[in-house]
Amino acid sequence: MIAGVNFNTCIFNTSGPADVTLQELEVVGRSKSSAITMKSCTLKPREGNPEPRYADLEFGSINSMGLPNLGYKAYIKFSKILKKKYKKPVIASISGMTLKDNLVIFKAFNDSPVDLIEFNPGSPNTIGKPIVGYDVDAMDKLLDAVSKVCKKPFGVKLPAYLDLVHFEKIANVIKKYPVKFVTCINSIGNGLVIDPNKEKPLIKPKGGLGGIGGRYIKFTALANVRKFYELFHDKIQVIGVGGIYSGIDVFEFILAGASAVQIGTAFLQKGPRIFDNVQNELKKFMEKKKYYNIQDFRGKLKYLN
Ligand code: RRO
Repeated sequence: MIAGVNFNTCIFNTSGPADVTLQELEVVGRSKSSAITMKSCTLKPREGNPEPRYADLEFGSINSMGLPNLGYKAYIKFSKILKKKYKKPVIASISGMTLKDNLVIFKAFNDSPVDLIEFNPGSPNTIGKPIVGYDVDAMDKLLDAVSKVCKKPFGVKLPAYLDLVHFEKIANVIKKYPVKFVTCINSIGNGLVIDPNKEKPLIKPKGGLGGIGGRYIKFTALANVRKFYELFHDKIQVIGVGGIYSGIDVFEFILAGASAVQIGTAFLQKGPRIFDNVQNELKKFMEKKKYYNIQDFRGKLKYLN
């Protein structure tokens, strides 16, 4: 259960480059992903940043997609189709460029069949815009405004925090509002991957800077899940994302306190079978450990004495 909505398993897709079109979303619908998360949307359709803007790396990915999406109206339409066709929760991701845009989009989704809304103020790739999730006052204003108009259960996708003080500050803001879950973490912003032979970056936007995903970020993701799990005392659920390729990765996220997990880079790299594979591996590992339900071990990370 996430925010009172039933999920068949605790594993589903993250909002990202493979969930932009209806065709891509139907791939998620037909897969074992327990929900269909749609690409973050804006008021108007966006082409995104110039290509190349995504690259697979040895242990993950770098992207600077720049929010390419079909505009929120398309995702309202898709949610109706997906909801009818696939018996699983549909999640809208909202990433408006201004407070006003966000309010228009949130209001519009009130009348759609989406089950949950994930607010994404953490994209690292909008040229000329800072990562809003790092600005505590801006987050306060946005969450205040959004809370007043949103009638669906909603959560916030957060950027990675690296300093303990920042976890507390952002948690204190989030606690003021009816936020049902946080999703930790977005890609880690502004990494630079260099091709030493060409002496050039791998991607074009922002002089090569982009969000890092995959195995490189798993440990930061786990720490973010753990800190928010502790700070929210389980009153606000935590969804983990970042570097999940196996069932054991999922196990670690749940042990740290996650109620569910999302898969991004590994879905892009391995295709929709990743959801079955990871689910089966998790089941096997739980059986070995004699756990029958994720509640048996969720959040129960032990400490070294
Ligand atoms: O589209 C993107 O460039 C993007 C977004 Br909105 C996001 O939230 N995270 C990311 O890594 N890329």
